[in-house]
Amino acid sequence: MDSKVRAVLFDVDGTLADTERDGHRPAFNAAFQELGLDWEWDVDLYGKLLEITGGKERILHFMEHHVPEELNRSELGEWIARLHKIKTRHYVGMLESGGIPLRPGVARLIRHLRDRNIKIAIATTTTPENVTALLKSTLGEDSPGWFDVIGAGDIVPGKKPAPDIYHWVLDQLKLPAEQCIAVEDSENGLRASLAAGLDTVVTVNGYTRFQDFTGAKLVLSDLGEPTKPFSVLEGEAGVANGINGSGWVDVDLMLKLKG
Ligand code: XBP
Ligand code: MG
Repeated sequence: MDSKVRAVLFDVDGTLADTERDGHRPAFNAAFQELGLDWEWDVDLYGKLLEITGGKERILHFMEHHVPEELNRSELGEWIARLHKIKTRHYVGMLESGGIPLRPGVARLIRHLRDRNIKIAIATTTTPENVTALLKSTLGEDSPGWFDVIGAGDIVPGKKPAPDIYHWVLDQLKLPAEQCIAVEDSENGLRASLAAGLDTVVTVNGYTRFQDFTGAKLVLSDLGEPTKPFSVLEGEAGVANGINGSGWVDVDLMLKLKG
């Protein structure tokens, strides 16, 4: 084991799997329908709503801007929490039926890091149940136990782009940021990881491709597989370290990023 990279901290939504457009979004819509609301989040609107991380926070933001007359419900916070619980049930159901696969290179990298005795952790704003359901449905029943730390949801006061969840996970790992690497997919996520002092690899998706990734070590199409390499989209570190072609993310590449 090389002390330069002791742990890799993974974001979940958009990073481990493409969960937003065809996972969370229809789950929100199903919850709205179940409560008799005529709200419908289409693909474009949802892309804009993703600026707000966290499902409950996203619902409140939508209400403030699109249906402000609904804000005078009594016990609004509890009502949103109930609506969000319904959304989580729909989303977890989708995962349990095997509806959402991991992105290219994710399973390979997780297994590779375990083989090399490098710690793995999760740092996400999503609800904890969503994380375990995704891991179990894609990597197997015991896979949540592979992670040294799972930091998710409301355990910290500030969701991304606040660095709180990364600070919390680093505290639990008892490791300094300098010995870790974060993997993210979005500008909000990158702002959070950078503010916690983490070198960050970004793998983009349809919603995040044109966001601002200033400060990322490397911006890639995906984590890559030997049979289907990534393409490098941005990142001076990539060019400086000879990663300007294509390949797949592994420990050797992460060590190159650490310089
Ligand atoms: C992900 C999110 C999450 C999901 C929904 O952000 O913002 O809110 O969209 O999950 P990141 P919940 O990938 O930056 O962590 O509805 O469970 O909050
Ligand atoms: Mg994300």
